Amino acid sequence: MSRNDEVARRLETFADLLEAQDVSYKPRTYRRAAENVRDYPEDIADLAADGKEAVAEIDGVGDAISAKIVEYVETGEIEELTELQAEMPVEMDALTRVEGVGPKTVGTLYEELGVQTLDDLESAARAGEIQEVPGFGPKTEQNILDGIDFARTAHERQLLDRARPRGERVRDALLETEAVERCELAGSIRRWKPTVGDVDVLVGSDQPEAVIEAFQSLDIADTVIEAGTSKASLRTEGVRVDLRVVDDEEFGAALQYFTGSKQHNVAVRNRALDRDQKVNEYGVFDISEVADPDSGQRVGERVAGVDEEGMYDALGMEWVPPELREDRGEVERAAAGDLPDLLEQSQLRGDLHMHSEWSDGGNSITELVDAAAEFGHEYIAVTDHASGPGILSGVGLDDDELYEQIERIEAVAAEAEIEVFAGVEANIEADGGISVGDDVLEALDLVVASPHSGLDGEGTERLAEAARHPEVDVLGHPSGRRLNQRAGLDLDVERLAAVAAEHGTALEINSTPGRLDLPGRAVKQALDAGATVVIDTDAHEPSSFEYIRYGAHTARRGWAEAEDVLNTRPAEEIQAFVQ
Ligand code: DGT
Ligand code: CA
Ligand code: CA
Ligand code: ZN
Repeated sequence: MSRNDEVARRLETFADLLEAQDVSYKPRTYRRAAENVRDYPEDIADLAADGKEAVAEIDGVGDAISAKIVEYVETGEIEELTELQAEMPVEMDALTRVEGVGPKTVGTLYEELGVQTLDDLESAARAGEIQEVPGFGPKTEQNILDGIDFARTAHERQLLDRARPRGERVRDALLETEAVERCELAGSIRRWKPTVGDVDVLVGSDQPEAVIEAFQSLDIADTVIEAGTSKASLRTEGVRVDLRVVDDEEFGAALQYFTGSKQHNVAVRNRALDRDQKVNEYGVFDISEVADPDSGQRVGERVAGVDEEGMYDALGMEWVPPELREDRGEVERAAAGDLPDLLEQSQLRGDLHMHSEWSDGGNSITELVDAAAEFGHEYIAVTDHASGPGILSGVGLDDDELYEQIERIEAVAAEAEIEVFAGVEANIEADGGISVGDDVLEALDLVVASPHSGLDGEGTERLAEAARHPEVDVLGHPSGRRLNQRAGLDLDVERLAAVAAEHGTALEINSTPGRLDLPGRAVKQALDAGATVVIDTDAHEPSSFEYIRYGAHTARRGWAEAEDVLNTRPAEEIQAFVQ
């Protein structure tokens, strides 16, 4: 996205929120300004460098808007917009994708029913609450219901925490079906990609019609999109699920093929050809004595295909965990019998990033500690937001409040059955500085430092500077990306990781499904450069502790072994690391 686009997007959000608050006239001014900014032939950032008078030269951009544009270019933020968003914390883009729902409707439904997300909208409509709102009726409510699924899938890939549980429900239901011999998730969801286009499910059976029939009548199927003799697709709560039924004898070959990635499969196929073998969705075939190996799907003697292990084995390879199948060197390593001994989720002992009601979390420190013990953690760090750039005023703690909180955490820790560290999530300023006084940082057990403002452009030196800070232990969600929303900072991960390794700072894999930051590819680069990673949830309530599974699989996508991950270590070793 160019800078002009980015500024225009902000102005449009501004317009939407004003409209949602029923402000008249102004929204139109903002939209018009947005349009002209988008079409402006040069980089708006250069213009902003000359001051707001220069920006106001753009058609339709007056003094008020030009000041906001300059503010955005300089600080990466428009304070008034941040405040508006806090007053009305709704997923505007998602909600307005529902046909017939505009910003004004969003505003009304938020004020009247507290609707913030598509899920909220759907439950309100199903409960018949929308037709009770003045100005709405049963017909509008039905239209909203009809439009929700489409809005969900219109152009976004689904986050893993939406897709994965729904895929697993389909798989588990099919496994209960008589005609199903074997059933597994395939495609990107089996590789634990952070977002998925659709959920692929594979069944091995000699009664495909019965399986298709059972699939169509699953009670979680909202819509059957299509159904054939060995393939079918349905939608469940906005997630598309593709089913393929294959002969159980060929299940392993089909599973290998349909798990992908395409690039991995190409690399595997090339290896096979070098060995006078052919690999496809039906098996591995020996074609050393075949005149024309291209003449058919099942040519030569079939040497594998019943199960996946046998497929890789026939190709002279170790079985490759799905998370690694991205053509990042796994084929050669598997052929050499030298794949990493990947981290298992069960090896994680604690969680070093979470929020209590002291900042923007929903629970007391005691509640977090009890829930973490219940979850099975041996230790946690409570890391509420410090005040600073990117944190709404009133949410972050200032130095005095942090001192007060340390005392409180220590009091809870003294009674707790698990180890509780007094932490903070400090903000990384534009120059790499940390938003908390050094004496407070020193008094804390653990310091997570994260970027919360200025989240685009090059960020390597800014984060490296934070990693060099002697009191910083973890760089939280380093890129600041938001899946489907914001690409985040450009990072030279290798360089950042080298600095982090030198200064004993861990890089976070933030398990929040909308982040998964660092992502797998970056994790691999970081580990290759010698850094340590830590898998945190950034939970704002205990139900989010379970997000750790997404972080663990992201670590596996980055080839992480247990020893690479800080929170596989016992509490005493965490203490040693942060000292
Ligand atoms: P997605 O759904 O966009 O998140 O990504 P995938 O990887 O699940 O892709 P999808 O659903 O189109 O296909 C599932 C798998 O099937 C894919 O990972 C590899 C395999 N596959 C599909 N089409 C081809 C193809 O043309 N060539 C090869 N080699 N494999 C394919
Ligand atoms: Ca897929
Ligand atoms: Ca598919
Ligand atoms: Zn956080």
